[in-house]
Amino acid sequence: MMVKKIIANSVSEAMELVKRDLGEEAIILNTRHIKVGGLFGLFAQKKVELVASVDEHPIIHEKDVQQPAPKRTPQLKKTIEMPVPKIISFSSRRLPEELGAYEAILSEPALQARVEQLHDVLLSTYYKTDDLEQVQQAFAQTIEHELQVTTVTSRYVMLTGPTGVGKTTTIAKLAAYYRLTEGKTVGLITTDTYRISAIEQLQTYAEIIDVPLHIAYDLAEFERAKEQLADCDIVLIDTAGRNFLDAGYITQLESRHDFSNTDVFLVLSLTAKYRDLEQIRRRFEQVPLNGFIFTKADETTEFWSIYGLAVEAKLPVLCITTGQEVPEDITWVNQSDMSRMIVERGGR
Ligand SMILES: Nc1nc2c(ncn2[C@@H]2O[C@H](COP(=O)(O)OP(=O)(O)OP(=O)(O)O)[C@@H](O)[C@H]2O)c(=O)[nH]1
Ligand SMILES: [Mg+2]
Repeated sequence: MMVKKIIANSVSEAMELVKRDLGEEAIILNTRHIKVGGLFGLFAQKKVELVASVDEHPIIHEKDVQQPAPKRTPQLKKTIEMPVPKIISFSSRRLPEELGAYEAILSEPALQARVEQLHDVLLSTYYKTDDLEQVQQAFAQTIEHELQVTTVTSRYVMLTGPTGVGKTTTIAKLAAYYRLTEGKTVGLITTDTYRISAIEQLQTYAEIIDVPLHIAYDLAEFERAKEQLADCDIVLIDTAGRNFLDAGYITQLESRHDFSNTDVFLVLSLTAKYRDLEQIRRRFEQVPLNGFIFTKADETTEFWSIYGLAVEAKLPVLCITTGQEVPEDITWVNQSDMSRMIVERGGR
């Protein structure tokens, strides 16, 4: 491995020099803000010192076998060979000591799709401003850029998602919100008829909130229920997640229900691991999803998954739920609140 130290006026200039001298495969081992020249501490120039390395014996991929080996430029030969510092692991992304807290953050699974961009934002803001608050702000803004929020625009609102995430509880919160806060006429339909207790649970909420509930044991009953709720401004539909993993059920449902007049939300619990959430999202991809509802925010301190899923699925968030209490434990978020919440809680 060859290591080279570069001093430049800015990170971007230093990066360019690294690319020119060591090539695209170079790895940044360390960066630091230094002062050069000056007299008695005055008039010194602010510079960036960057230590980069490149593997002298890169792995040769099959597709590269026919290619002649690249010639080293005379400049590269002049490079001073230095022992590699022990703390550096080959794949790690180094940040200045003051940004040490971000190194753990950048290893979050939910950030991997954008890790290079986030790393660059941290470094360039730090060297431009020297101010950790501004670094955090720039980081939050980059996160915010990927987040979207949405509102319900269709007459039908269908909640789907895995077992136990809080679909029914959230339906009750939404019913209360649309009826009591927005003054709309609300109807409920449940197609989750696998468990008696699930029906009873929604029945209890429907009685308290004073909205009609129809139980649909099959698609014919589902159509009848919709007819009976034809006067409602908004019809909230509770489902059994398992139905939506069955392609046959979705095809049947699509033949008897107009999804162009329906907002479908995937309900996911923030207590689950990011990789599991991403896998669940992929399993629900065959459903025409309009966005996410995230639940159980009160039971976790880390919200990186919201960002990771926004990047992967490019879907907006309707709301986030924050407890078991109906109707109060629901939060309507905007992008900047959400990004602040993700960055501040995740940085703890
Ligand atoms: N802490 C916390 N618990 C919640 C939240 N939302 C729902 N729950 C709880 O999660 C449990 C499951 O909620 P349900 O609404 O029955 O979940 P579901 O997705 O309808 O479950 P199934 O119908 O069995 O698939 C209940 O104990 C709820 O009180 C939340 O935001 N925070
Ligand atoms: Mg339920």
